[in-house]
Amino acid sequence: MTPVSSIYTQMLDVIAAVEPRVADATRQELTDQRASLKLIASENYASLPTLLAMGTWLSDKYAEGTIGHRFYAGCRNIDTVESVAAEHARALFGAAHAYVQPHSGIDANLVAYWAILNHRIESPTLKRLEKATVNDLTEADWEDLRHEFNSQRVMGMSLDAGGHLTHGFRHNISGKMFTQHSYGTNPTTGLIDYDALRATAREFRPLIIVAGYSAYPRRVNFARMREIADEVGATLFVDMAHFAGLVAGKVFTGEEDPVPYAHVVASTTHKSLRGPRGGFVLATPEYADAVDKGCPMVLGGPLGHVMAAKALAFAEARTAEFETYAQAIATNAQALGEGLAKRGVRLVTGGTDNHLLLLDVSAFGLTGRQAESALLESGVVTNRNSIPHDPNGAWYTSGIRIGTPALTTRGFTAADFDVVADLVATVLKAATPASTPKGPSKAKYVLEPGVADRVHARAAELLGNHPLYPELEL
Ligand code: DSN
Repeated sequence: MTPVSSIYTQMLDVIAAVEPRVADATRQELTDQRASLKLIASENYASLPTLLAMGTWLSDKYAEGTIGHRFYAGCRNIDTVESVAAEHARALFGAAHAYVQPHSGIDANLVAYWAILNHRIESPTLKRLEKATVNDLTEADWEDLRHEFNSQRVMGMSLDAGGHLTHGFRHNISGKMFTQHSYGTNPTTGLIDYDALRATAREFRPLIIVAGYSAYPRRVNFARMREIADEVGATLFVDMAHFAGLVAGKVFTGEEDPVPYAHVVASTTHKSLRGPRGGFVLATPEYADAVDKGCPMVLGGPLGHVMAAKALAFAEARTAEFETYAQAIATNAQALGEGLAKRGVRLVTGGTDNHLLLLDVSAFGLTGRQAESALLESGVVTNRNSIPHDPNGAWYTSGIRIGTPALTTRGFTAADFDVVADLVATVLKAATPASTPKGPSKAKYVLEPGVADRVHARAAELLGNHPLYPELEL
């Protein structure tokens, strides 16, 4: 048995002694992940050192505050871990400042919003009350404060054009705390229309322009976004959660690299960047102090064990191997897109030039929900997603979002992705909506007999050629 296999075997035994169901589910998750074609664009497989770094006593320490300035005593080792992670993040992205505490992408975005409000809002009420304490505020003062902070404007990409919930969607806190106006994509090309975006920004005058996406299959020109932000006096905030790995791996350079252009950049660590589940924020020097107030302003105590894992993932992403990996993510996405298009699958925007693709499954008479379930039954894991102007809303949807970061980590090549395209197209063509007494169902589907088994068998062959965590004999 390899040393790392013996570490995990013993670890699972130790866990099983307390609660066997947790050990069993952990083991089963590995079996399931090994046996499925994971095409979820936002998932990946972290390295074993990164996973191992999360299972330690660094979890036991409270360390609210920032490096060298904590609300608890005895934080010297957390200071070290956080400093190392931040140092790697700065070097990796060429950023002036990095804050590695956020627990998730949403947390990172909240830190970014609060930092921008902190830095930008000249609150006359706060100024007037500078020396007062919270207890001195009258009801009228509170009302003024609410107005000064809550009437601020944000402009982000709409959810159905590919933006994220936290970019101002009405059912998210970002849509509640800001007056928001979203920008979409050109109805014909599906691409961001920078002239239209500029015209809207000139009219709406947002405090913050949010760039970035979770379901837009194209690159963004951040130089152009910054120009627009400067013209209207907005702060440019980029959410690069999805494509951080492509920035780190130098696939997105020049005007496609957000870091030189944005005032604040937020991200997750676990998507294309292939680290532990978590987030981080990069900032220019003027926003650094405000960003560092993330905890306890909007975050709970930092997770020392996860920051340790982030340090390892950032270090791994600074290698030539990671650049090769990032390039392969993009090349494979191209191959997957071409493979699907030549088999008659309509792709939103006609293709991809990042790591993800958005498939319009309405041409097959399916909703996204039906397509997602039919694919899952065949061993292909995807997620349903709205497409621009989706007639089926955000629950049923008309789209399927897929991406290449995870299978590229397993070593899938462009030729393998052509086979994956064939499997996806086969399932979509073999599925039809189930009928109900009220007409065709939007959730249930029927798959031609034998298709799921045949797709499973071909997927198993591909997966067998590219084992997941081959050094683990579990
Ligand atoms: N859940 C992430 C995604 O799948 O894109 C975003 O929050």
